Amino acid sequence: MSTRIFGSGIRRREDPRLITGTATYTDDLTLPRMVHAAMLRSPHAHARITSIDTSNAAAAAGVVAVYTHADTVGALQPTPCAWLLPDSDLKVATYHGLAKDVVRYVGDLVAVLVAEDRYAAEDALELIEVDYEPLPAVIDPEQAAKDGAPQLHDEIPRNQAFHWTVAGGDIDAAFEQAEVVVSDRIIQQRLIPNAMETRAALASYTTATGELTLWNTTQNPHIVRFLMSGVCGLGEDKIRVVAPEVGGGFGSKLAVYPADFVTVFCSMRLGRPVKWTETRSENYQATTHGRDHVQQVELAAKKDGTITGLRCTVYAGMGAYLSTAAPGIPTILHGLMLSGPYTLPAVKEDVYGTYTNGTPVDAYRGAGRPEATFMLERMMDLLAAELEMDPVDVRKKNLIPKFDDGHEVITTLTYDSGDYPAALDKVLAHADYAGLRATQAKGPINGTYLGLGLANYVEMCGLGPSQVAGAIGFQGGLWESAIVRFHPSGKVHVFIGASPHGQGEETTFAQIVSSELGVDPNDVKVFHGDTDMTPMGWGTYGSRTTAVGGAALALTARKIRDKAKVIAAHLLEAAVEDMDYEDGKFFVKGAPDQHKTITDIALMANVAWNMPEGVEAGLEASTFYDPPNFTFPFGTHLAVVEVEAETGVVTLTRYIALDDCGPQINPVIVEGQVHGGVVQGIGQALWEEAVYDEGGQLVTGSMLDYALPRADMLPDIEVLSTVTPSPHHPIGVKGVGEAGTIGSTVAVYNAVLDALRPLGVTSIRMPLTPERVWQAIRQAKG
Ligand code: MCN
Repeated sequence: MSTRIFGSGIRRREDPRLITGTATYTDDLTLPRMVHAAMLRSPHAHARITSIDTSNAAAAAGVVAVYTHADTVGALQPTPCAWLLPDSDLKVATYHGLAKDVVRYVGDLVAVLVAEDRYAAEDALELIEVDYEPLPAVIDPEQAAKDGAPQLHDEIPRNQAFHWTVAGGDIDAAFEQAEVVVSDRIIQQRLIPNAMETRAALASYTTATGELTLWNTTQNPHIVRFLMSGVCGLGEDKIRVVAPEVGGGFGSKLAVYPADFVTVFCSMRLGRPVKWTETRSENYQATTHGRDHVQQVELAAKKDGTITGLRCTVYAGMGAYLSTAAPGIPTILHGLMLSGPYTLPAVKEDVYGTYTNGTPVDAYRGAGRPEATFMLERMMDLLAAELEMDPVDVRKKNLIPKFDDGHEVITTLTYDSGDYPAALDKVLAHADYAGLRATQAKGPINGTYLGLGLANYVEMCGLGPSQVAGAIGFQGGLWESAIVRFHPSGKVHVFIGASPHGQGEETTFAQIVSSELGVDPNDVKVFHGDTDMTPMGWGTYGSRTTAVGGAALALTARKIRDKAKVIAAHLLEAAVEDMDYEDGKFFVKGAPDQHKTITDIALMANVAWNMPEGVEAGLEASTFYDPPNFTFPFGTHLAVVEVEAETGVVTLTRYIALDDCGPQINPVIVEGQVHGGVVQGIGQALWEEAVYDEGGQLVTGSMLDYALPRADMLPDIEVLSTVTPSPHHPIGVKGVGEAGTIGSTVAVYNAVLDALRPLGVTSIRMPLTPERVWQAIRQAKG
């Protein structure tokens, strides 16, 4: 394979249209006869609907229709949950498109109104009269599990959606024989994903043909089509789902949503195109949130720092209903990662998924893995403090040594490859860790304390294989597909089943084809996000697009190369075995001057004037690739902070991120992905939280109240890497889309707590706002 294009930081071809405002998002689309939907959402966290009167609204100027639950009976099936976790006593509450009788979170859909324009729709929405009888609400996932807590669903006692466990080794013996035990109670607060584009749907149903086209802000149009067919009762063959430009998702556009189904329902009823675009307030209330764990964690170890066991109980808030992938996140994606990059002889985790009166929770960048890494890495620092060891030494004592073809951990996963000690050492050397510790040892300067926070992580991504998906209850496959098509002039079209929405695969996938076949990357166009145009695929999430879809593409390009070699041999009157290939040129071994380029062959294959006997015309191939295992990227992050004891203000002065995602197709894109991921992780540590009041009202209901990170709050992120190829991936790559998020929250948290160690502070609830830090210092002082 050529290394010229692979590994080169060429500019993202997506960017010109994105930064010049010429990209087309769902809300930009307009169709003839199009009408607009607005959604009436519950203002209560929990209430019984005693009556709904839509008559005034229906009579208002410009209003075309108003629908409530009763109208949808028989036409709209409940919103499905697609991760049916086995061995967990999973109880899926019915999630109606429009609420029936009871609303269970602020933002729950109550009615939809369709009008000739958006303004008329929003105005008339206020004329729908709903009488509610408020009910007690519960937001905290642990409280929700207690006897006497408000009950969300009659048929689901103690609000328990599931109870899942992971166990390995003799955990009781580990704790009975422990020389030292450290523990903590950690709150992984709820987060709001905040994609730049809110969600939107434009549904166009043609009554005469029974066909539906849905433009949708989704990370997985094929999954939407599949589930839409069940919910709306249309054949999959009659549905086309298009994800036009999608302005980020960060996991939140993985789920399928009631509002999308309801928009389709309206279009089917009216026989007209219906557009719905979420407002930012709706987005905060009704697009899925992330995290929301209460974690009780204990670590057993020997006095020399060797870990002997990890035991934890987690209450994971699910919100009012189980969103599409929600049950798998605090379990499979979290519990199975508890060994991290360490040798852990015993582990036991109980995860209780509980229904609460919050917005449904689902994937949010990292999805389960940051929460697992946090527990482990926090315990590492607490253990180091207890044993008066340096946090680096405790980690080194337990790190799995370098391996390059499989390593099984106690949670039953087999990591593909890793060199965790090398990652740690590189970060320590780059940062001058010893120097920083020496500075710290001199003590605070003017009441400002220096703190260093480390996080080693390994994550599972490249979600697949499908056999595993079946075993863990994921109601879909996890393979990916690609088609490569050469046109007569040598230009190439690539069609992929995955659906990037900001990650840059239009660029990197062209680089893969270019590297494999020697064509100019500018001659390769990558199509995605349209179920009528692209082959089936399971979507972009879990940092799987390159690990799975990229593999499908590389293998497809190799099929093309094999066919091209046969044609070249025929044209050069040589035997196929005598042919060689390099950088897009096919030649007889030893005679590189006499060659055929891939462009020559594309022309011949397409005109087919002189083809070898038995070889079909055309130069096109496809692959459905089901990986043999996940890929396991890893890394080490180090945060350096200064904490002002008088005010509690935390300043992040340095951030070093080393992420190993195998060979990098495009280092500039990788760096961008790491930057984005790191900032999301830092946001959780320091600023972000979805806050509900006791009655279940979302207090942080707008961007004014929800503290998103801004560039001026951040230092330059120092991005490093090591390169450890995945042994089972055709081009060795692992995912990187979430990598930055996995370790960054706990790295920053550890740094702040490291700074506060001399003051006796050992635990603070995130986010580490000045007020919380200041309070913790005061309390520690007594
Ligand atoms: N890449 C590379 N070399 C590698 C690995 C990856 O050059 N060794 C490139 C890829 O080809 C791709 C990018 O890095 O251009 C990210 O690829 P990958 O790790 O395959 O991740 P996905 O494309 O599957 O993206 C999903 C991931 C997730 S799960 C979240 S959440 C997230 C993220 O990507 N959401 C994002 N990054 C995001 N970036 C943007 N702009 N917007 C989002 O919503």
